[in-house]
Amino acid sequence: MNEIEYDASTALLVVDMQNDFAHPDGSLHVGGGDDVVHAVNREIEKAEAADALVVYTQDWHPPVTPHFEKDGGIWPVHCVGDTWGAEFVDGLRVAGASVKKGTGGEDGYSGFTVRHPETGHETDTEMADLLEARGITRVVVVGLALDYCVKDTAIDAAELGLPTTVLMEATRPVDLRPGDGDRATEALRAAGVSLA
Ligand code: VGL
Repeated sequence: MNEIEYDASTALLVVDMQNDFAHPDGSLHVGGGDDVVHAVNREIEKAEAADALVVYTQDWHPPVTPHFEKDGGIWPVHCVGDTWGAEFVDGLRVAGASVKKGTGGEDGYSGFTVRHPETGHETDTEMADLLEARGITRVVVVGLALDYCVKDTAIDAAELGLPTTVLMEATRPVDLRPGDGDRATEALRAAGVSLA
């Protein structure tokens, strides 16, 4: 067990716990991502019991986007909206709203902002408004993948001035390049995010 405690002004952000990342048959399967489901579910149960806010994110790409390698990007096709790969992974406890990101063909690494891969233009998602409407003052981030969406979501939360913690037992790196996970933990620390 970890030491994280939840209350009504805490938000648990459950990042991209989708088949393509978390299921062994997923197109961008993160090693150990399926193990993360149990750790994430435990946090969701703790959050629910404490009346904390639980918000999910889902990568939700169109079939053609410069985010994908076949269209000029770096990733295999993954999390195409309304396909199996974009659905929440089997067994995930779902107890709140989901913010879908990348729907307009952007890179959707952070739950707070999406970024056009060619122009670099950033657009806010509804996440910050959701947290503000509930008076959230503290954020816990879990899910996939540590070195992309978890990292960018946690750093954006910290930049909004919210004390932010990433729970390491409930995340894994995709490690596209060896060492990406380690670099992500350094970047999180440098941004003032706590690692638990
Ligand atoms: C992610 C790679 C590509 C993530 C999303 O959810 O961390 N990783 N797209």
